[in-house]
Amino acid sequence: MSEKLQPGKISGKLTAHGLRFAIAVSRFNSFITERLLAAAVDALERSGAKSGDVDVVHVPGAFELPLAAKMFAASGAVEAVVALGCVIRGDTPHFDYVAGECARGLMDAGLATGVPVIFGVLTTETRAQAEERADVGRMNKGGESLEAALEMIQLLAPSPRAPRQRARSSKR
Ligand code: INI
Repeated sequence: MSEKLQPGKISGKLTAHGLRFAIAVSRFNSFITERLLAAAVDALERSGAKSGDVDVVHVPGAFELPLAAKMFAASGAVEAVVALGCVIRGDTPHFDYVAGECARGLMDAGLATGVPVIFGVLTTETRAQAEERADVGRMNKGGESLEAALEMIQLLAPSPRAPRQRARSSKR
C-alpha cells in the first residue's frame, strides 16, 4: 500500500534576531496608536531585536502611512515594515476613503517592493472596539502585527528548497 503523502511544512521559531524593522505609526488617534506601538516594540524585544535594528517614524494620519511604508520598504534597509494606525468610523465622514486608501496603499507598497508591509491599522465602528483591539490583555493587534512581520520574513527568506532558476544554456 502506498504511503500517504506528507507535505513539507515551512515552519520554525519566529526570531527577530539580526533583522531590521521599520514601524510607521500615525499620530491621529494617538491614544490608540501609541498602545499599538508599545505592544509591537515589546514583541520585537521579546523576539530578540536590538534597539539599533528598529526605526520608528510618526506620520500625521493613516492616509500618510503608505508613503512612509513604501519609502522604508524600497530603501533596502529593512526586512519588514509595520504600519500602525487607527481609523474610527464615528470620527469621520470620510472613513471609507482614509481606511480604504490606507489599506490599498500599504498592499501596493508590499507588492511593489517585495518587502512585507504589515497592515496594523485598526478600522473600527467605535472607540470601544479600538480600545479592545489595542489592549495587550485582550486582542493586542500591535503584537500580532509584529508576529505577522516575522512570519512573512521567514516565508520570503531564500530557502535551500526554493525552486532554483534554471541556468541559461549558451547552446541554441
Ligand atoms: N486619520 C486617521 O488615522 N484616523 C482617522 O480616524 C482619521 N479621521 O477620522 O479622519 C484620519 N484622518 C486624517 C488622515 O489620515 C490624513 O492625515 C489627513 O486627511 C491629511 O492627509
